[in-house]
Amino acid sequence: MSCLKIALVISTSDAAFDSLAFKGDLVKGLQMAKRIGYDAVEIAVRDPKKVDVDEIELIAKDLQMDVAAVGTGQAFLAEGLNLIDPDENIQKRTIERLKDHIDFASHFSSKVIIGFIRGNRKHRSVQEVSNLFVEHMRCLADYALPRKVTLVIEPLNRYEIDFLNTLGQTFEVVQMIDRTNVGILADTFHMNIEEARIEESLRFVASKLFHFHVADSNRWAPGTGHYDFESTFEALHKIGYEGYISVECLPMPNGPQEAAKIAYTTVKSFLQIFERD
Ligand SMILES: [Mn+2]
Repeated sequence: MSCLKIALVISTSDAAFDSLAFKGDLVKGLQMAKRIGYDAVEIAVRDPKKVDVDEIELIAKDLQMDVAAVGTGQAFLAEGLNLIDPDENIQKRTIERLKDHIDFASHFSSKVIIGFIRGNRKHRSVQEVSNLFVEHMRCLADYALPRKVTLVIEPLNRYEIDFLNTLGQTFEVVQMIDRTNVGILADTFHMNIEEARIEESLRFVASKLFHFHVADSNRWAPGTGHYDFESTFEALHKIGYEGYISVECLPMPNGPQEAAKIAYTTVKSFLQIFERD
């Protein structure tokens, strides 16, 4: 394992609705991540047209921080946008919004996360929604390719969504999409709930594993629960994973700064075990 880079998901609060507050949160988050030692950040953007990407680019450059990935879930949670909605009009609006996210991400050659934004199955067959999802994802992947943007689909646990809960299900859909710039984002919190054998699942999707989220079993900072990070990082090492390790946890314990510090120290210490050989 060459030196893997560590990223921090920085929260910009609901304030993504208000570009001024968004910017304030973003600057504070970037500075905090930098101070602790992180190489990059991940940011959630509800509507890229409402934020000044050139300014964000300047701020990140100034701090020498990469933007590893762009989150899109707020567009689902706040506006209901999703790719498989029974209403075709919503599907179209979601594609347009995700193209904006891709344009935004192109400034940083970063990844765009397809999590909540894919939508819920809502009693339709897996095959029906898969076909719809595959069609829209191909269109987005072809738009993203010349812009050097990669799309990563994140399996989420059953209590949050009813379509694509496991790495295996997601791998199957990624194979159907069949585009070089579409892969998988695995998250330890979700895997801990959904995967029968985490290391085996990681090996199974190795060729398409492009991004990685870490939180402990309680979704707090890595190091504060009982998730077996050593075993997972060993599996990542063995499959030759070269993407980011991105910390996405609740601001626990003791607030965002303390959580970010504990997470960084924990991740770094596990990575060092495998970077030695
Ligand atoms: Mn995640």
